[in-house]
Amino acid sequence: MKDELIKKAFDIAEERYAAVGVDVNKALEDLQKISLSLHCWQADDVSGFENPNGQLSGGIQATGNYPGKARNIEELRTDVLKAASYIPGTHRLNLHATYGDFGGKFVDRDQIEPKHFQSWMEWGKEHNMKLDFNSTSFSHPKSGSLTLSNPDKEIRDFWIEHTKRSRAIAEAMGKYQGSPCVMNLWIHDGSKDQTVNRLYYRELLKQSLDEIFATKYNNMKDCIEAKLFGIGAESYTVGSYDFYLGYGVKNNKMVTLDTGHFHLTESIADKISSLLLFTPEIMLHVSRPVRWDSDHVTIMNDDTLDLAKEIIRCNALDRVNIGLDYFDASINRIGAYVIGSRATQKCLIQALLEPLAQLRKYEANDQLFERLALLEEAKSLPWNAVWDMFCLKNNVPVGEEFIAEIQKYEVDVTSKR
Ligand code: RNT
Ligand code: ZN
Repeated sequence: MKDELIKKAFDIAEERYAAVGVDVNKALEDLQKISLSLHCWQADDVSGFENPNGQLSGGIQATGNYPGKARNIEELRTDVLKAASYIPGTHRLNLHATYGDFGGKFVDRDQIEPKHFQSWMEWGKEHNMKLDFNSTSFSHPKSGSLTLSNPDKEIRDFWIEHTKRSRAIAEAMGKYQGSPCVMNLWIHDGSKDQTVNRLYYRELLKQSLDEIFATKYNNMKDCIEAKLFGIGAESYTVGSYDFYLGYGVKNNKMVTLDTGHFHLTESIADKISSLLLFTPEIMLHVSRPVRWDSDHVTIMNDDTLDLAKEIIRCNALDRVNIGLDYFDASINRIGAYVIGSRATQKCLIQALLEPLAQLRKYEANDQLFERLALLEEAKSLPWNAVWDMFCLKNNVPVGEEFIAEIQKYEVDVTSKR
């Protein structure tokens, strides 16, 4: 697209927004400061490098067999950088413990160390990508249906050790990159059918977490991710939302809200303002559940928009960490990264451009028709011209231009794998 056209449209948008009291340049500045945490696992369908031929287990599934998935650390790095080159701004990379640089050797989960992630840290520094981290308790012979809440002490201790080591790795990453590494803890523990021991497993999980979190660190931040159910764990999930909300409030830990982990009509956006009052920060896994926690590619829909608006309305950009979490194996995987990341940013720019001061004035005066009318009109203000300018300024393709570039990368690189 021609630069002049983008600039012209931007100038008009600037005036339109000024008329409702919104400064488009401030919105651009704010969006520039938001780093998304890109999930490394979209590039290879959550396979990892511990045992690339292993089966995905733990109630999550990547469906599809689109050709060209990353098969090793080099391919994954190249793909992530390619995707990032079409996403305006500076972003982070969220690694799972199974994505270590194990040098072709099998390193069991209770043996991982910061040295297995040294090359990631260096790579991150080189490419200006800060790292986040996740312990990985799924897809392992000891995963079964219970890990940190397993009554078998040997298995439980194995996963406690893994999670402690994961925290130590996150600490090393945070120190190395001079920015706290956010470490997410998600376990699939649960049961397919009815259990008569709901309390018992939750007691065990609580004990395991207490032991894991006993070490205090300064360069990493913990977050705990709740879930409603998983495939094969339909009747009971040990780490439910109530469980982690309670644990997080009591122990000052962030709770991770994955947008696919709730009843489909439940508003995740509505949770932001409550969590902000009782927990230190929030971690988001922005996803798109279709009928279930299907992990479809994030798009610009009402759910994502509502979430973005709540973050901005709560003035909470400095306390909400925005990560993505989906894995679609049925379309070009690099394209999937770009679509989901740009969709999240498009929602954020619309939220940043909301005529909030005027809306709040109306609300304070009980002018409810006026509030609803402006909310409706705001939807069709020319936010897209501001978004295009953001892409232009960041030197990334504007609009649909990235489609052809990703097609080219597919022809030249991924289709040859
Ligand atoms: C699973 C959780 C979890 C995973 C990743 C791979 O339902 O959302 O966050 O998707 O850890
Ligand atoms: Zn998640």
